Amino acid sequence: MDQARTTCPYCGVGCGVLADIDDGRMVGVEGDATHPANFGRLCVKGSALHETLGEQGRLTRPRVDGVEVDWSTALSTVARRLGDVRSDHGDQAVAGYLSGQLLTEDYYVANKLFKGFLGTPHLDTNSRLCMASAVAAYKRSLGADAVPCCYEDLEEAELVVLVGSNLAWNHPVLFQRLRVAKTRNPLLRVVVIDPRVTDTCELADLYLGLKPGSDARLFNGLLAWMAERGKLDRVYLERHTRGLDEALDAAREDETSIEAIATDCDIDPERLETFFYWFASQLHVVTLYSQGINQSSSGTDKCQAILNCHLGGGKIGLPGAGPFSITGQPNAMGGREVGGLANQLAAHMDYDSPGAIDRVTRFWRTEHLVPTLPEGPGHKAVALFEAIERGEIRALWIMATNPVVSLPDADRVRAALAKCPLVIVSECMADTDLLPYADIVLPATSWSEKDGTVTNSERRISRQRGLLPPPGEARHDWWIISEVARRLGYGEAFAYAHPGEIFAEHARLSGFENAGERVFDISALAALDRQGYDALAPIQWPVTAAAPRGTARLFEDGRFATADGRARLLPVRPRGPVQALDAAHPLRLNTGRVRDQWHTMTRTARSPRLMNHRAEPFIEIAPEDARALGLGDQQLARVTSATGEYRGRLRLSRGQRRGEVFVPIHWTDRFSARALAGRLLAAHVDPLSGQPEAKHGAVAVTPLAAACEATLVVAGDLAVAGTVRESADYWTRIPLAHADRWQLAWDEGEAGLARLTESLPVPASLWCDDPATGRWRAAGLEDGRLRWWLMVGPPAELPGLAWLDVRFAEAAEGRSLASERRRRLLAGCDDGAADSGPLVCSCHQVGQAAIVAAIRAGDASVEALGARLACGTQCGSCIPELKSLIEEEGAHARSEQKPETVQVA
Ligand SMILES: Nc1nc2c(c(=O)[nH]1)N[C@H]1C(S)=C(S)[C@@H](COP(=O)(O)OP(=O)(O)OC[C@H]3O[C@@H](n4cnc5c(=O)[nH]c(N)nc54)[C@H](O)[C@@H]3O)O[C@H]1N2
Ligand SMILES: Nc1nc2c(c(=O)[nH]1)N[C@H]1C(S)=C(S)[C@@H](COP(=O)(O)OP(=O)(O)OC[C@H]3O[C@@H](n4cnc5c(=O)[nH]c(N)nc54)[C@H](O)[C@@H]3O)O[C@H]1N2
Ligand code: SF4
Ligand SMILES: [Mo]
Repeated sequence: MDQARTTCPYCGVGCGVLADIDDGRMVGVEGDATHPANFGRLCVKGSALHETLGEQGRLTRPRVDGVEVDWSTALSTVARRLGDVRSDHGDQAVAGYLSGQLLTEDYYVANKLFKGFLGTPHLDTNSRLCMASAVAAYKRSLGADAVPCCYEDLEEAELVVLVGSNLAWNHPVLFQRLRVAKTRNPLLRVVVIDPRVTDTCELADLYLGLKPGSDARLFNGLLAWMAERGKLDRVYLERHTRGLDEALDAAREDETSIEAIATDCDIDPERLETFFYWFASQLHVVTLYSQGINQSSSGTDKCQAILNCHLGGGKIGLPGAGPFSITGQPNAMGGREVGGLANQLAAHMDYDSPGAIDRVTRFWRTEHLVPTLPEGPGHKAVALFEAIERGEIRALWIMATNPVVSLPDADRVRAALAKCPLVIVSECMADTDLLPYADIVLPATSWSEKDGTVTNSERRISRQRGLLPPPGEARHDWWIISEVARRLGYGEAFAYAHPGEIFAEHARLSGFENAGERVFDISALAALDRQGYDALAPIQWPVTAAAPRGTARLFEDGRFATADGRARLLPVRPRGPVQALDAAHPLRLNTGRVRDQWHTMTRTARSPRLMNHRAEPFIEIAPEDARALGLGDQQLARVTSATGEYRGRLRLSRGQRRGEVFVPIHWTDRFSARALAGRLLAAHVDPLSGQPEAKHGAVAVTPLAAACEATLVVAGDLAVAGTVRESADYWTRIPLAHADRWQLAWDEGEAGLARLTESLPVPASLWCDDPATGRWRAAGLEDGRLRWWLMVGPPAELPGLAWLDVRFAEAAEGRSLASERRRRLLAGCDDGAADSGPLVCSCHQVGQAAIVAAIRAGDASVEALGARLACGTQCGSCIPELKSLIEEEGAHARSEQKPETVQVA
């Protein structure tokens, strides 16, 4: 067995991974103890990586108009059709839409082809939906898209402010580092600012559950408060910044008393003042912000309001201090570096950077092309799809993203794509919501096959390595793009034999005529040979002759990347969400992520243990709001907005503010009927960054009529799947290892059930009726082997189904069901094993029921639970949940000891 170093392909933490390779397969992964992002840790998604690989479900052959073709035909067709669109409708009728999940080398080549050679500026990326606002604010204020901080700053800080970030679920390894830092330094305080109480609050010394969208008001208030209390760093401001007076004037346009700010943000004034006091009195403050700030129609200003406070207090460019925008995707940063956003040109040069167009033209040697580089920025993502809708853009090449899911107003995006004469999709997986819209499908290699670099949130470049052979005819993205370029006549500029050559060119461009004015400079890596590239150790840019070992922190000397070297404070005038609430849509919609899934689930749904933490699409709502709507926990409901509908199961949550609902972004039409968050949001964008407002929709919640609910487990049966998709009013598919579990509901129960049972592969062999409850269970056997299992009744009754998966595994091996097992099959449990309930610890597969039982038996700490059940002892992602279970049980026990409590209706 060999062990190889690579980097996790999920979140922007960018953890180093040691992969165990045996006989051409990856059999296990562990954290790389030498990697400076994670020092050996992995979260639950990272540690399940090897379970998501394999040829099954992959795209393995190119397709043109639905017909499988060889690569040569596919590439020539792409080139010919792109050429046709350009000659008939002009270069600007061609566009590309990329992703922060491409490697830097893929990204560089795509950007070079579109902007340099196809002459179209319309090349944007899904990073537009992710950190475009943070980028715009850094550039406006610091003069460059340069994240000043590094991960160590979280450990060296005295105060860490997490704003609009659910770090515990979305950057779990950083959350763990923060947990350890807090143990080592008991003075380190953590503040969480989020309308929702999330697992991240586990580490919070102070929680501000503010009104959605009111962050700019909060930070403006903080700036004014600091000024009034003499807490600004006048010397720093004088020497290194401009714009304080204008920023303060704007902040003072609203009333600056604690009470007024607290009222506008809907938080407790005492808590607010505590936060202001903590922030103002500490120098070593890191404010880490993410989508609760960026995904807003005023996201750039919200970032700026945070930057203003850091500049105002001189809390930047120091160990343990700075405004830290954390990136989401593994290579969001790499995309920004190569210039993948439509307003960028290349290597941190924009169209309007002095001399940039000429410089890049000379570097790429495109002088002879007519026209050569575009003259100005192209359409940003939302506008790009609107241009497709209008028929202006007639050819679109999409790589490594699912815009029909992730863009707001998803049905409108679908309609635009359906109209677009040429849609090319490069993708690894065979079944995504996007592929039905593609005229040409190009099978790409995936993580573990691809070879190149990614840059994480702290500017650290790491190698992802090609360790396994690609399935079928899947090819690397850079190769596909270069081959198309060659067929368009640009072969000389795209004659790459290895990603290392692309990286070297990218590194050269970063240093090309760069006399220190572009912070992104990795010219010291331009001379890496193949061996050096292969062995490249993680390193933080800038990497220059002056700083050959990289740079941990930026702006330490107080010189910023603006023309005069001074950072800008800028006036911020807080604006609320664009989408107003009204009688038809009275609830504020919030959307976001869950712990064990990655975006549209194309990869994470392949690991059954990642499917069980949150198995179904859900709707989180405050218990009081649910009661007012006549809805109960676990009931099915509908969320409706002006643009669409979402169906899911209610979770009553005390962490949810009244008047607000939260839905996850992961479920697509592949996995559920109408559970796509993107359908609920209108496409309102920030005027500067173009980032859509994905956190502040307007919706209503109503019950979903479900006269009958059922759970079906069946091994990959297409007829059943078809019937379910057509006839059930609610369905969701939960892949197990050896079968699919379907949760189903029909408004007209009898008819729906009848259609389902007709489509089952074999008739029922076992049957068990419970007239008292109206529930029944049945199973179908063929030659004694289990084919399907059905339970009709509300799923609150549903046991954990791991044991049932084992029976399907046996059936797949041709083993028939022992007779004593048949009875237990319908009893809904196996071998007398207790039902494990919903999964809490994914690593060790420990369910809630077992944990609650252990707590009742006296395990009153995370450590005790870990010792008994092993839960929480591997990746640690479930520790916040374990703690809240311990707390809940404690509260429960205490309330039971108080018989005098009287329930008042
Ligand atoms: N498990 C998992 N991890 C991931 C991902 C994943 O899909 N799954 N995706 C990765 C990607 S690409 C990204 S961009 C990151 C995103 O990471 P995060 O930004 O942490 O993710 P979200 O869950 O989208 O939103 C964060 C929080 O913003 C809060 N919020 C909503 N409105 C407001 C507001 O008005 N003000 C404030 N202060 N907060 C608000 C939400 O309640 C939510 O808890 O995660 C990365 N990590
Ligand atoms: N409502 C709402 N919408 C949101 C958000 C939100 O919080 N709320 N968050 C937004 C954010 S921050 C983000 S980042 C986006 C993410 O949204 P998307 O980018 O649309 O989601 P993914 O599922 O990550 O899509 C990546 C696709 O690329 C494929 N893929 C993986 N690796 C490769 C590769 O190497 N090559 C190729 N060619 N394909 C590959 C995967 O199989 C998958 O289909 O969603 C955005 N949309
Ligand atoms: S925190 Fe988890 S998902 Fe993010 S890079 Fe590390 S292992 Fe991967
Ligand atoms: Mo993202």
